Amino acid sequence: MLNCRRRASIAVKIIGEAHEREPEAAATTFKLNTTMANKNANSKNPKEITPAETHQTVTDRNASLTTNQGLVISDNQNSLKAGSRGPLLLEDFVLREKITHFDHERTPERIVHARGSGAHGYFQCHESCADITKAAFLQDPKKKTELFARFSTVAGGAGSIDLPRDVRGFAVKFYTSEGNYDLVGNNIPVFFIQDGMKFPDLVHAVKMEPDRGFPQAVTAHDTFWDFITLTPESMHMIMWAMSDRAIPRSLRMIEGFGVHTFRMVNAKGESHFVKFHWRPTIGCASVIWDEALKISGADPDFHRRDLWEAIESGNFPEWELALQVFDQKTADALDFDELDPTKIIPEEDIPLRVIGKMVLNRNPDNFFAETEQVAFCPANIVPGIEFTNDPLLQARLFSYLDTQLSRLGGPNFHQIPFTAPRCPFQNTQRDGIRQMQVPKGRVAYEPNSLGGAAPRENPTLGFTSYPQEMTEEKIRRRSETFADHYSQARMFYKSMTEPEQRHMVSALAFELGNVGTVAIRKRMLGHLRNIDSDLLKNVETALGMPGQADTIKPAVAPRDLKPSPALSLIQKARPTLAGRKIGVLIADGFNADLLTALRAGAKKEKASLAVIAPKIGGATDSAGKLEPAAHALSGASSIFFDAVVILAGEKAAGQLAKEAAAIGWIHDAFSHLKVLGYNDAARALIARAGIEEDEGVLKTNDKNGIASFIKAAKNGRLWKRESSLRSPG
Ligand code: HDE
Repeated sequence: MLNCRRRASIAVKIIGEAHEREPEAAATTFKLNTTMANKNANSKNPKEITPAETHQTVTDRNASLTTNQGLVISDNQNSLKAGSRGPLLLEDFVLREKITHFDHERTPERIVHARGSGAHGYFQCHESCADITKAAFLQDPKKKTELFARFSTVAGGAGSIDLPRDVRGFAVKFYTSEGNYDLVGNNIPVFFIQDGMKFPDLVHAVKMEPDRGFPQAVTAHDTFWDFITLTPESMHMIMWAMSDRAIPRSLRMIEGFGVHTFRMVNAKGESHFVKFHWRPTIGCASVIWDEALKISGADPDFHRRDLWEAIESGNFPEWELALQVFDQKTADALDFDELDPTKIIPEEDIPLRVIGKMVLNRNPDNFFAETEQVAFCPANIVPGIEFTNDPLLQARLFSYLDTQLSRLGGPNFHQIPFTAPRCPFQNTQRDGIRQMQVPKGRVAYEPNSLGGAAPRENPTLGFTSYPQEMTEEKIRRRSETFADHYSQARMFYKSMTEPEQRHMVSALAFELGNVGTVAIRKRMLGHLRNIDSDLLKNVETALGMPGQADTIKPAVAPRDLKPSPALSLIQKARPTLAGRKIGVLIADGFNADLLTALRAGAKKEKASLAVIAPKIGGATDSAGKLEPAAHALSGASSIFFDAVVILAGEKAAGQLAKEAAAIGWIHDAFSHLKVLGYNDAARALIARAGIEEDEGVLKTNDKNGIASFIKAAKNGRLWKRESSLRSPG
């Protein structure tokens, strides 16, 4: 393979007429000749097309295109034929090799979490964690550990949208000096089921219905809700999935959780339980459901693009890693089982200990080779971090390696770059499909006396499991300590602010509204009755199904737990514009000083700013100077921005007031509760969009106006606007 430096130094010549012209003219000639080639191909008496007329060619062997056998290719445009209009010859090994590779250039996508976006980065701890773990990468605050993170949706296929209502996967592979440590979590701290035995059922229920092959990436259909309503343990998770957490504004603004309780062991052999939390340093944010629907159409790659662009522009996403640490005694005193993955421990009860930071600072060079081929596995642990007996976690320990054997084609997939450890690895495993290494020597067994320096076991450094005592009977049974399915679901709902509760009601009404089987809707209403009577009433009203809830007898009567304000995204939000995007719609005659002031304001707050104009060519300011646009109005609806401003001259504003796209742009921003600034000349436009001015609609006629806009925009959405705009349902 050519390395980049060498490739850069190679001048590709366009020969024929083209090389005698200026670069632009050369490109035109190239196109003209291509057209000619097509015409000639159809004509009865074709003019012979020689490579020189159309092709980019080189004379240097090192810069030459070759087959996979290293043979230099002379013509990459035409297959070998019996005459220029004749049939193809089977002996064309160049064509066959190229097409054969192409035919096999997909590997099976992940059965769940197929759609993902990844990035490289590093982890650094703030302090030594030696008191709780001997994991080498958690000892020294000076040490940076390289990592790869992959975020994903769960239900949709690899080509599906970024913004369905769904859980987000949050998987991190730490390339530590002791081997790979994979923290394979989600952005929701609980899960639908308590036992891995139910995972295939859950996934089959949420995926496209098998007879019809739809809906894609959507929970709003009968089979999902059929399974859920027959699985009461999913109720807590359902509350989270119906909350704003399931429609994040950006992957840079999601929390991550290890979900299960894990075990940490220090050098003295002392054990603690831990729960893992990732916290984005720029805070969490979500979109509004109507926005999610529109974004899914306007930019299915919304999250992937956002992550990529942030990293490309040097706005590196960051998360703090925090732990809830507790001992066996505390675990025994909890009012639920620490092994139950449908439960959380409120932060108010066991506070988070922030131990370090992850920074994502490099995009992949190749999506397939890195993001697609990387393989995570919860069983990849290092000394000092261990599993517990959570039955869901235990099943995962088997599943990931197993699925990867077929997804990545056999037992040597651990050699794939970015899945392979960065520390040395060696053993007596040999051969197998896709072996990429050449292990040396005659010894592939152990013990041996012929191997000399062959690798041996190491009782000092080697991994040993925490010697937890086990004296249980062999049995298929769910522990009674897992039986309370409603108390934490209620706690979650009660911990939400009023707008968040309203969104949950709307989400449930939307989802159940798309369920055709009435009996399933009634069953879900029955569960809601066990969760919260107000929630039931509001969803019943939104569905137009009052009094139709089934009676569902809970295994354990739900209790009222203390609400946990830390669960609410709105309560936790701090004023900031960091990492957010301001959209400025300019039109001819706009005041350039105001745009400059906005740019400075955005920069100071670490926000980005995008200029949108009616046409992609840009707009002229009041002095007649052309301001280029990043987007045309038709390609950058206000759904892509966190706050918006309109700056327009009188005449252009009048014209825009007749444009549905401009009116829609403003109307959407308003109805999505965004802070909106406008200059006086744009008033007619604002009026046409039917906007009732409130504290989130601000005049940006001068620098003070811009400053007020920035201040208001830092508070995010204006939640109090919402109740006057839409009722749940
Ligand atoms: Fe997974 N999960 N999962 N899962 N999971 C996979 O592994 C599985 C669960 C999670 O970016 C698969 O390589 C079982 C919980 C993430 O590549 C598969 C059970 C949590 C990713 C699999 C669970 C997760 C996966 C599919 C129940 C949050 C994507 C492809 C016992 C803590 C990782 C693959 C990436 C992927 C199995 C439940 C997170 C099939 C059997 C709980 C983030 O092996």
